[in-house]
Amino acid sequence: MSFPYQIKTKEQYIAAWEKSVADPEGFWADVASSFLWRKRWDNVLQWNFTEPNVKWFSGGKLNITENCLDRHLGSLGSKPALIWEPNDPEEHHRLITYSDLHHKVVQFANVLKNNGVKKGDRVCIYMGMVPELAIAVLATARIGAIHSVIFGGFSAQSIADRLQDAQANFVITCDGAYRGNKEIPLKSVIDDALVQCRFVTKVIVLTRTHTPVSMIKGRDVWWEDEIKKVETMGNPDCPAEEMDAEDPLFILYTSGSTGKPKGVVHTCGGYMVYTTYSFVNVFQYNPGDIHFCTADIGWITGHSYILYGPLSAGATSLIFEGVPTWPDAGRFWDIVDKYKVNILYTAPTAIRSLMGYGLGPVKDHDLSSLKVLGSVGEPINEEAWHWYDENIGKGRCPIVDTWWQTENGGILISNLAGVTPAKPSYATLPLPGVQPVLVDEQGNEITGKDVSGNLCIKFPWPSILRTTYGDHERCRTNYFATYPGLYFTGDGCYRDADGNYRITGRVDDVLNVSGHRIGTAEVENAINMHTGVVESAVVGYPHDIKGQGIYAYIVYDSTHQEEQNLTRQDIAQTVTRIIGAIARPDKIQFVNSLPKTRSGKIMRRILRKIAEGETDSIGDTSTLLDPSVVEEIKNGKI
Ligand code: 7RM
Repeated sequence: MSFPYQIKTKEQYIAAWEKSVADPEGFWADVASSFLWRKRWDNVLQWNFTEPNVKWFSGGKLNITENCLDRHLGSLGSKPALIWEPNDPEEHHRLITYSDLHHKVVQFANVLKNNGVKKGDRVCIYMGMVPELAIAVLATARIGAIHSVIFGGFSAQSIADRLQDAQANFVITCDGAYRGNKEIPLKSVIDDALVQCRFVTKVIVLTRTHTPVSMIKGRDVWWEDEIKKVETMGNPDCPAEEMDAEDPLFILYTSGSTGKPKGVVHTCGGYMVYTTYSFVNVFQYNPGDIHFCTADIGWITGHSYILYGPLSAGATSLIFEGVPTWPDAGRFWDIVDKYKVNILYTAPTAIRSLMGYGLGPVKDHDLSSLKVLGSVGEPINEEAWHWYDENIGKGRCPIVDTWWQTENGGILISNLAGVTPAKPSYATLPLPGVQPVLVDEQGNEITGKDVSGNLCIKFPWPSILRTTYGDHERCRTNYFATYPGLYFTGDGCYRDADGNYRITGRVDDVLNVSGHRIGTAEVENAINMHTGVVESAVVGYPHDIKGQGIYAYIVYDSTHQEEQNLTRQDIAQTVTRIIGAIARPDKIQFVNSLPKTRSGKIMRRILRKIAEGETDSIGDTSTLLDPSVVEEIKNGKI
């Protein structure tokens, strides 16, 4: 594979960005020409942000799996597409070449057809991080069905809600999944979900853990048996279904400010073009590189940068079944060493957790294969950035801090590894095709340098969400109505004197204290500047006089043993210093840890309930990394 659109110098970056603004259609038509289309598009772009209605490459016909598999068979057939590292390092790893993967996807696509799956049907995939998860996703796409992957940590109720919303008649799962020293009974969770979802007609179950499962006659079938049936049919091909560029490719549920998750819809053509383009440019992928993205395929990062982006580029993508701290905190470094990983893409939460174990787990591993390090999912604090840079990259690997969202499909703001400069804690500059703007609360654009505002994007890029499944109005109100004519990200952002963007966090949880609007993230950033503060989360609670008061949960770690009340006053003083007295926390509770999802996001909803004293209606805590922290915080409530 060669990538005529790969940017190699800062000057080329500037030229590409400028061309993408002056002539977006010409720019993206050039990029899209490097892909395999059955029929070229009629229009590069049609759009308005009012309905919204965005179409890229419409009339173009393709199948994304032909781009990820078939087109590589000639030149890369015997090259590994996937490396699979099992949870247990004693178990054998697997190398799956492009021809193997093509064969397995075709086979499983035929299994899906035999089980009645048709183009446009929704297929829910609830599996651990095994190669068959990748195969299931690609096979679904091959026949034009719409996949909706649900992260293996979600509860039965969450699954039922999603199945219901997507009206999915098909489920693909495993008997169980291994994660560290835990075994998760996936099929049993599915069974609980399906009690509420009688419309599910088929469940295909892969054997992984040999956990006992109940198999319902007529509904549940074993993956392995179904494959055997296809094999006895000879070796049939499964020609890829011809899709319009604007046909849906997948639905991925993501949390909004309300409790009900939104089904973000991505389509085939634009998503393919943008994930591949951003993969090749941000990570400066070169043929032969081994790419290790530590995200779960159940999140957008896994969709775009374990599967579609790397495979479409013909890369070798590593899938890791386990967790970073099992059997010990050197697991990532062991994997990097074992497979000579060149690109490592992980989350600040993982970096900070591993930092806590010191350098012992790092030192006996050879990390010299690493060329590029990436960060995603949340702002990366400077301390973690430097630790990553010094101890993992050994000061010689560019770090890309990649800002983007489920709704974006691919990375929108990031430096390009070794091509444009990094700046610790800054995502830095927009990718070509991306036009960020900062706006004030009234929606007025804030121009110039050294300014802060709400981050919006004023022009569509190819992998922007098209709708929220089954509820287009929700898509409009959530993303396009706050600031008419703009896509609103929900993030606050600072632009420095050089035009670099620094994402400061979500602004959806805005507080109104004595009539002043205060962003929770703003207060947190200030608290975090106080020495000894590890991290914090701020929420509002009803206050008799001010309307809302500010409640801060603080993880505080200092060898300096002050009296707690004194420390509270000191922290409040720091906030007063950084933002002003209006942002002074009314209550500070010291906690051992914050309730976080497995992807490292703080669940403010739960903290708000506790702060409000509504501990009876905390709701679902099943997506938390450690649900027990909730009890602890409840007990320590101020
Ligand atoms: C890819 C992903 C999206 C939200 C987004 C931000 C935050 C993501 C960064 C970041 C600062 C980053 N999709 N976020 N990346 N904040 N710097 N590099 O995470 O839909 O799950 O989350 O995550 O708040 O709005 S997501």
